[in-house]
Amino acid sequence: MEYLDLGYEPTDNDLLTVYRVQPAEGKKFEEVAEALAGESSIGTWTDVSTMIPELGEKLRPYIYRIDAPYVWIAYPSELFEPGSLPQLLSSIAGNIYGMKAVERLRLEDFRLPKGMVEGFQGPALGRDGVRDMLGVKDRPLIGTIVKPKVGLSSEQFTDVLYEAMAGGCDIVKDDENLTDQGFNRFEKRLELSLRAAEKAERETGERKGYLPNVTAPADEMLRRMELAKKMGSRYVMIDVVTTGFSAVQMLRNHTEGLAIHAHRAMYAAFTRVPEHGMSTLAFSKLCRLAGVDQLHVGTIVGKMEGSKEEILRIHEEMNGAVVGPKDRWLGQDWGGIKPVLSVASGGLHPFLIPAIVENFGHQVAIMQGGGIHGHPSGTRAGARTARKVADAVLKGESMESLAERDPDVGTAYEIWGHKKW
Ligand code: RUB
Ligand code: CA
Repeated sequence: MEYLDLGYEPTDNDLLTVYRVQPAEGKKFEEVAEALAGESSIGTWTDVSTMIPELGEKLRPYIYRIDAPYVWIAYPSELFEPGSLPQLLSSIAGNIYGMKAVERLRLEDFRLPKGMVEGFQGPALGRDGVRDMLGVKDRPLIGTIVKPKVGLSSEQFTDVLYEAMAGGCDIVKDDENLTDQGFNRFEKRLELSLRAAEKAERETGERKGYLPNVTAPADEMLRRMELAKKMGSRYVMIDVVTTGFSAVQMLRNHTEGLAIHAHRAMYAAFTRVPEHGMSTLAFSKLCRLAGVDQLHVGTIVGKMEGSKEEILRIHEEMNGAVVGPKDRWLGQDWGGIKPVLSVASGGLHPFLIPAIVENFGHQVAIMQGGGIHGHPSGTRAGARTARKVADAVLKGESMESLAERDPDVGTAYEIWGHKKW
């Protein structure tokens, strides 16, 4: 055993990982852990004549803990390029998934040493900067996704956006697959939506954010971001998985005051099978390092999968300055990296807001698509309902009493009052 050293104490220079390992048939756990540690760092399947002994000594990984099915590995930070998520992933979440020695393999968590954290930009504005920008302090942000997700023209889209903002939404976003299609061109939508947002601002006296989805091949995405900047947008939105971490880091380099809203469409392709891929926690930590300002983290009570235990841990890692270790989770000292605003979305309706606030506190953006546009009296009434419910929840009023005294809420209560996923 080359890398196994259960007496090893990780140093301040080490990057730590914890993997869940299911060895292939006939393989021993320790043997697979060795292969894993080697392939993710300096090793290959056999000894090579080109290995310089001092290098092996200086850059070797340490398997410092085993508690099957989990294995903990420490890597010296010199193995990693400062500030590069692609290089980090090619090491600790790269070739290893394809090794015949593993049946299943999951990166459960990682922890960067302080020196490495500082190589990443993190959010430009972050949770608190976004709140300052919108002037919303002590309540959840309320938002919506224009629905139907694709198909509306730029004009039809903008009408829905305006109604939602006039009714009380702070932020309104494109859906993840609405970009620049023939029926709704990006540039026209951007221009009309920003104008409509300004109108809603004048009428409500509140600040509003439109989140234009700039997702595209990287060079085009940058062009769309520059357009958004030029037209005075507060935000851009990006699908972080389908565009890739390199694209997210590129966008972050050019924000100049814009906030980045991160949608995670496709994340479940590698998080969903519990024994394989990467945990949603690890994925979310990568997003904070990359520098998104707000990120979808799950809802616990909505339509998308995700355990309460993990989602609350993600919320903690998005908000914390120093997050301590807990069970199989490693925690992180985030140094100067700003917190990210958690976004709860997916199958939400107004009467799930009490559960969201109970789980997340007020430090969250609650985004409802169907739960706003599905209101029997239309989008504006749906948005009013969401705001009224959020205010009532913070004051401790019950949904039954609010539904009784408020017609907007009452109408919604009749159809969704008892809807659970
Ligand atoms: C929600 C929606 C978002 C989902 C994605 O619409 O369009 O894309 O939040 O899921 P609706 P997640 O409110 O109509 O369900 O936030 O879990 O990534
Ligand atoms: Ca969506």
